Amino acid sequence: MSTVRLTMAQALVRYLAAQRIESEGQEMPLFAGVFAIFGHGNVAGLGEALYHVRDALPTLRAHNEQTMAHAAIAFAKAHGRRRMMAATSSIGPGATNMVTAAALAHANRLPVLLLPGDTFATREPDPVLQQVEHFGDPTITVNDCFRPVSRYFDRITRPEQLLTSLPQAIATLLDPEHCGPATLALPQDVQTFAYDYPEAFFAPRVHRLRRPQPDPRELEAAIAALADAERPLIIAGGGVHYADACARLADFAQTHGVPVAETQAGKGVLPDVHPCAMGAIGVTGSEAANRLAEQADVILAVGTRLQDFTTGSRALFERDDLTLVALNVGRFDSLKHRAVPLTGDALDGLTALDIGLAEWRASDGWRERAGSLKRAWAEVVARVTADDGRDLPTDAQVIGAVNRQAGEDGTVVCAAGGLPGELHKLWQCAGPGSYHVEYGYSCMGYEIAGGLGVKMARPEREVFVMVGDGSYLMHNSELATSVMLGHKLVVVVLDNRGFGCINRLQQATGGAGFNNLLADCRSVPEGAPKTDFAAHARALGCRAESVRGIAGLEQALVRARQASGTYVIALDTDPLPSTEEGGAWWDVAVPEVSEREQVRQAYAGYCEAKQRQQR
Ligand SMILES: Cc1ncc(C[n+]2csc(CCOP(=O)(O)OP(=O)(O)O)c2C)c(N)n1
Ligand SMILES: [Mg+2]
Repeated sequence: MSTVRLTMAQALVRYLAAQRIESEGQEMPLFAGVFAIFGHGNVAGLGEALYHVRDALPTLRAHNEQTMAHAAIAFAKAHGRRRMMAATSSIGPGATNMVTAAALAHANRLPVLLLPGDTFATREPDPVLQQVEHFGDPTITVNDCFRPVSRYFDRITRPEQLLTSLPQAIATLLDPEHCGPATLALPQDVQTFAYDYPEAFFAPRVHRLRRPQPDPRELEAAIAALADAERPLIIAGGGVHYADACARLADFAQTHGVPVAETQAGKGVLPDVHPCAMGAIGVTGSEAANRLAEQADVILAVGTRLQDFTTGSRALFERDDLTLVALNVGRFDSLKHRAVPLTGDALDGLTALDIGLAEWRASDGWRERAGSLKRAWAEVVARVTADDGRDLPTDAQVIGAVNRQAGEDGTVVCAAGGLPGELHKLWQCAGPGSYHVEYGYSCMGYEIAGGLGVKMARPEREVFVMVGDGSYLMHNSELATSVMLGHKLVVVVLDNRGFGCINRLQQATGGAGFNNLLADCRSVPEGAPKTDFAAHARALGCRAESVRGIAGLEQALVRARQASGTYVIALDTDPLPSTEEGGAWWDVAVPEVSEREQVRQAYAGYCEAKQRQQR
């Protein structure tokens, strides 16, 4: 057996560079690159190794470990989990900065390879800088924080462990069911230790995504459940995108006359103009989708985790007389909510259902009802997103302006605040690829970094990041990375001077306006200063301007489209309104006792709403 003597870090990057993927009929590197912030713990070992493979596996310098990992995750999501990136940090704070990103990838079932540096395996120089020292267990380091938020975790304490661990990590990243973050903690001394690795380990390897086939008996039961349906509804989740099943689902819906509602991750499966597209479902859903969900006799959930925003906290459609069929690549998800499970790939599962259901169609009355609900909802969207000339526009009006400018080739990116709910309800998708909202973890600060990852994955698209003042202030430094790398973003900052959506939630649960809007926060007597977001963005190298009202925004968006680099537009918005139409109940626990009358009233309403929740 021929071998090659390499350090553990050299072997690691060589292996990563040799992994390839077949996607869209083409073969390409599985890893597009490695985001890296060096420090002690990765600069000498992994840094030296990355230098030597920098053409095959580019290293990209970012500004914050959490957000560079967000960019890597967004890249993978925009590639439908077929391509991905790694992110490496120093030990200690660099590593723990990535824990939030790991959780985000875990919740959203998205692949990212995390390579945090770790303290010395030999422990010879202990305690080293940034080592927290666990008194009772010297095997614990801060990287153990990654365990509950990683789908695969290992600490490589000997160089030869890579031979067995790396293939498992890659398999996890590519597994449609278990997809999520893989973390390999890399003690800094072990990164530098040499070993005689078999040459064969580094042979180029072409991966193809597995498509687990549905079990024939499960399929039979699912077909039987659907064949009796007169009032069916499909709920499409992110899994439809990841299985590349959007076109198949559109055909299935059309053939069988089934209206389709979309979750946050599923939004864009159908273009909004598709006759079966009913828009968003659930707490942030359209009137059309939610009324159908209430009245459906069978719901076919495809590729969705059925989280509380989708099910209206289990009060929207989980009636005793409803049959839920769950087509999902993961048993964990297909078994939820007492569904009739159909565990398997969404594309092949839909094909099998289509064949099995033959001439079956939803009733004429149900299809007509869906059509009229769709038309009525389109009128609502047009009304609430239209400019009425006010000085402080609503989020909905800003969404309308950006949506008009985004056209066919735009992608909107968002994650937290009031915007994701409004976008889910109101954004009109041109089709798959036009909507990228991270709402599994809804992590403030994902927006700009996520936009960067989307642009890296889809350079041909114009990427529109919509971000609140709160999220912008939490994480904005990857704007500088977008400028440095030449990955253009159009960023619209909606400055409502505070955490608008949490202020609304606080009021809805009977709370006093407190510690959310800047005006309600402890501050110097003259109040919190107004942030000049445009000046801030200019300081990071962007082109930027502040505008007033929707008319000003529309003109700025035209300039932003024409610009060659990242362009930031800031405008003041109204923190109070959100779209009343559509929506469903969301379970947010209200205090059982309080001195405030408003809380007592909210609690009474809460108890009443709880009655409708299925246990
Ligand atoms: C990292 C993180 N911290 C806290 C929260 C809870 N949270 C959700 S939205 C929000 C406020 C967001 O403010 P902003 O970006 O200005 O959006 P707005 O609510 O004003 O639309 C907060 C604090 C979160 N989702 N993520
Ligand atoms: Mg805000």
